[in-house]
Amino acid sequence: MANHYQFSELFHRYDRNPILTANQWPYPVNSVFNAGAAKLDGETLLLVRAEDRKGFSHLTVARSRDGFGGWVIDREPTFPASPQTHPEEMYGIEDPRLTWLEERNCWAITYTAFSDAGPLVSLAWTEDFRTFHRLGPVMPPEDKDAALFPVRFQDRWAMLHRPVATLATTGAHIWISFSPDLKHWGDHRVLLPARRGGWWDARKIGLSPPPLETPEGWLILYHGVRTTAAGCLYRLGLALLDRNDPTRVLRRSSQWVFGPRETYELEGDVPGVVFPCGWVVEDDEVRLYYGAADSSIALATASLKDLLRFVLESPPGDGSQ
Ligand code: M1P
Repeated sequence: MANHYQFSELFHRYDRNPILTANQWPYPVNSVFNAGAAKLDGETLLLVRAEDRKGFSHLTVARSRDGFGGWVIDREPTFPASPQTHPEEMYGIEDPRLTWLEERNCWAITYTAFSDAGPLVSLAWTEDFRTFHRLGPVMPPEDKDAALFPVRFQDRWAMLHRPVATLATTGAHIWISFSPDLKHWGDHRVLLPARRGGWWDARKIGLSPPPLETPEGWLILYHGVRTTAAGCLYRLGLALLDRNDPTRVLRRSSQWVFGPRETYELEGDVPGVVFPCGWVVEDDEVRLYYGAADSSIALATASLKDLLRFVLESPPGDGSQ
């Protein structure tokens, strides 16, 4: 008999999780997590955040034919921090999100550069994930969890990101900003506010993977951070933006749709964290690559149709009412 007290889960964990750990790395690292994802030349490519034993991170490519196993990992850091040429990267680079820009025929990489003044958003581009070109910082500290939309809106590029100015008083929200050239950004506004009070996503939220274009609008997966007596809990919720005007939030889920549950998510450098930076879609299957407990990379799949059905049944608006 069906148990009506159980939630029906949208995301299903791969039974061989975690898919990538520090033990598999071709050179010594403390942990691997929070990877951007792309489909490239018929393969799934992850741009993995790897943390060394100084506590600094760099990015390394892992490739797989089927996106599940058989990962081939670059023998050395693919995209290391470059503090000599880019001082804002002095404490490393973290949490990449990848967006294919058809118009420019390249992948845009938004990532956190850990500067002496705090974490900020930097942008780089690549055609092949072997050679990288930095555009440099595009948002001052503190700001992170950024990703580009793959297309322009009325001639302007758009980026989602998460500045932190007044966490103690008003919270940390997801913002949207616009640019004519990817370098100069403005017209900043709050898009998705952190909720208040007792909500699972009160006070601090951030974008997870880049926005996903669907016939219904831009599908957004974001993390909400709850501070508990035992530490922080990172869980994921869904939202939907208007396809032509991404400043319009059509829907936002009330409940989280994925959260830490398995041992590899509950034990590690930062317990209680699921943190996706990338997803790829194969037919109706969404493959979500997420950092687990800031220690390994895991995979969960969902039906795109189910995600859309769920978000379309969610309350209208940005959740602030
Ligand atoms: O430790 C959990 C995560 O904490 C930060 O995320 P955010 O600032 O969005 O809360 C980041 O350092 C992230 O890398 C880390 O996984």
